[in-house]
Amino acid sequence: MSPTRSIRDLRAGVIGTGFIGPVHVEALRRLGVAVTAICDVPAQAEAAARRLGIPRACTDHRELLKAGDVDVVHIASPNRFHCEMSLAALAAGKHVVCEKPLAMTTAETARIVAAAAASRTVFAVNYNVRFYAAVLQMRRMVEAGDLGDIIHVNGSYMQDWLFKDTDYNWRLLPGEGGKLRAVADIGTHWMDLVTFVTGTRIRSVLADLGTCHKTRKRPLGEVQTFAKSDAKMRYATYPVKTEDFASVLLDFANGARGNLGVSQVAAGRKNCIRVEIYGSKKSAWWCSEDPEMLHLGHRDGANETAVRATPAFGDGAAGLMDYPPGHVEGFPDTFKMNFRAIYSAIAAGGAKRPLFATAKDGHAEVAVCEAILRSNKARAWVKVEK
Ligand code: SOE
Repeated sequence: MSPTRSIRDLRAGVIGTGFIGPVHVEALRRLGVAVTAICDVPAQAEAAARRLGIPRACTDHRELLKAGDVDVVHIASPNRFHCEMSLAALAAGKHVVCEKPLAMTTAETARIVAAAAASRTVFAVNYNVRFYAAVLQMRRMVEAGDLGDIIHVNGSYMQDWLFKDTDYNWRLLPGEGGKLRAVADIGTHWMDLVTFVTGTRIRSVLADLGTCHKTRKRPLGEVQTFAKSDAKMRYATYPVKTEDFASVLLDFANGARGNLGVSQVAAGRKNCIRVEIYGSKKSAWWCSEDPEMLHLGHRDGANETAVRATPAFGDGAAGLMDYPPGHVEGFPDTFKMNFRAIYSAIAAGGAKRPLFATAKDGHAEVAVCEAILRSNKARAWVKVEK
């Protein structure tokens, strides 16, 4: 009998050493997965490998893809590279975990979906917000009919790291990040979360996009996501073509309605995703700034607050929580749990109904982004094209 493959037998290579690549590395190590290679531009790769204690530094993703000791490739590079790197990784027979949004356009994401379907490997998109315990529990409740029919969904994703006109990151450049910025970067997290919890896709949208800084100042030199600005920095002015904030009305395939607010210029909101799901029996709401608490709302009885990992919370996140109640599981833990689900699927030779986001889910989010762009331009409701 051959021994069962464990996730600890799998080895990872991570492309991208900015803000999120090292988050992947840390989560993988917490799971006991060895990170054998890292890849970035020459100015970053060696230093990152030393800092993170990774044996091999590559300066070209094709070099990393040739490595025999890399089973799973994590793509945490700027969005414009996602398509090329995903296709190359699949062609090399690797399992892939790609950062969101999956790619720049649906023309690209459709190619990835086709290549992933034709491959024998697992392809996942890193919509990590699915793996907050409260999100998994809300999903379980909707599935069990506890909330009744979903009437409408309300929420937002708010950040302030691009509040000042001197705040800079590659995401501000359409050539690097795509034509949508705040919506593609964080709005898609919210839309994926709601689709995941309610089990229904977004069918049409009415969107209004806004840019408060029509021009911004770019520091001379590279700056990472969430990096602090420096008083001595020198800047060059450039025009801004992407949105700082957005309001989107949503119509879901099951007839539910929703509204989403997104902003990267919301002073004081560091990284706040909030969702409220209103059903015909009761409501459920949750916010990432208080991740341990799942709120349930009743028309007549008293509202309830269930604390994660207590019996009142339910077992929707069973097997995807490691700490007892009161020992907060938050952002880094969602990466760990997402990767646990992905690597378990790889070790098992696939998953029938994965909890993690697939290439098809990543494609669906980019299709909604394109509809949002069209709606904002037309100032009208538009259908999401599949
Ligand atoms: C920047 O907005 C960012 O790093 C996103 O790209 C991530 O997806 C989100 O988790 C945190 O903020």
